[in-house]
Amino acid sequence: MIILGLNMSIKSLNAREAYEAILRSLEKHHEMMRFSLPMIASENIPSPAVREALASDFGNRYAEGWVGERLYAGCQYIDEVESIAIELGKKLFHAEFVDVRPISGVVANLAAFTAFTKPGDVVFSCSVPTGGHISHAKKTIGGTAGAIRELDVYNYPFDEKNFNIDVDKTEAMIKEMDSSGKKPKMFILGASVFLFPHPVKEIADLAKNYDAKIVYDGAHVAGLIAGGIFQDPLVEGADIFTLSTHKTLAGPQHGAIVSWSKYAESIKRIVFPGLTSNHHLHAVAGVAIAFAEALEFYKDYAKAIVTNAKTLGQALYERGFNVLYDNRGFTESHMILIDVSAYGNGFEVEKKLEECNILVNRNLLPYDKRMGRDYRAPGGIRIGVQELTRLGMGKSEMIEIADIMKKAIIDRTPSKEIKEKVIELRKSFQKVNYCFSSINDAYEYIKIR
Ligand code: DSN
Repeated sequence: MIILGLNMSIKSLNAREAYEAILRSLEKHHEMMRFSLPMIASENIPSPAVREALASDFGNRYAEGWVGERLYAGCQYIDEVESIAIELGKKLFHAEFVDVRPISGVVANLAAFTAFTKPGDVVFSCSVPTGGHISHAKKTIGGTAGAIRELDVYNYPFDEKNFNIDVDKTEAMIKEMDSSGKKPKMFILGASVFLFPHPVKEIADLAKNYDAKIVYDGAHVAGLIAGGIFQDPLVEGADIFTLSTHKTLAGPQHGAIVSWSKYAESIKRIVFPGLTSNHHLHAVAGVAIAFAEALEFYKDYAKAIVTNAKTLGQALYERGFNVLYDNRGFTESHMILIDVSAYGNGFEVEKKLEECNILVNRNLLPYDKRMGRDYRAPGGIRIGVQELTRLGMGKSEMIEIADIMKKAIIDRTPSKEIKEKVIELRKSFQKVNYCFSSINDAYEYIKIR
């Protein structure tokens, strides 16, 4: 690999050159982000306060165990911060129990799977083309549930017209499986393409017949749930709500579990010592700050995100894009899904947009498999507006972005021309909104060396 701009092979770098190259790449990345349209639905920009926490000495310490029961000295302030995170999390999600130690959403999911199942148990989840996360997936595709926890994963029958789980067909499938001696032990809800609330209550009613548990993976929509604009999974019947803390909830990259007191002791033991040793204490501090921001600002932020997503969906649709689910107002979340097969495939469109400083990701569509397409070159792209909204963009910017994307993809305007428009648009949106303090610019590169 050649280092961009240096024309030097990575293999030929000595230690000093490598050190300088690393720091240069970091700064360049920040510069790129300042003038891009970041629309990858699983990302966000944390506040300067969260970034301060991430750079703190918490990140160099150990605090194995639960608050107040650590196996290391020097944890007084770490305990204070983790206790605050837990209490804020309980308030934010109306929960009895919160564990902020899982270091990612996948670890939080694996903890939930471990709490409620044994290897070989039958579980249900959405397939990847219908939005399911890879951690919910079968052994044959290497998913955490199938390949790591060794669960027998079945996919929900899916209503493609409404982009949701088909509850009636699921019920029929379970009854048929039951008659051959297979009973479900767990239902995984939530997804990575998560346009509309899942039928938590209906699936929880089915689950009761089998004493099966409900795991709701709310990683994508956690900020919307915090803002009160998306379904409240625990109230609707989930046993555990797992999340990552950096998508619509704009904290650091980390995980958390939100649940009921009755599961607390078993979850605590699974998370430590089962699935973590140390739990990345700088990230826990960042999560605590993100929870505080969410309590104070997310009622407005979540509303603005969903309004922007619907506006962008409508504007792209009116300009000729095949934005899916116009029959349902495109989305009730932060993201929209577009079939771009008329312009090549999702990979080609992702790359063309990247040349224009527009960052989206290719995505499988529910019907891609039937069309002979796979994840490398699927038929769709997924677009999230949570980061643009945090930068302060609103309806008029969504319409401007739809115009820019039309020029890039439908009119095939040269990328250089589009990139200039993107840079111009981004100039006025350099601060993080919906947070307590934003003196530094959103993507400012802060040197402490
Ligand atoms: N794979 C991530 C996403 O982009 O949705 C979630 O972990």
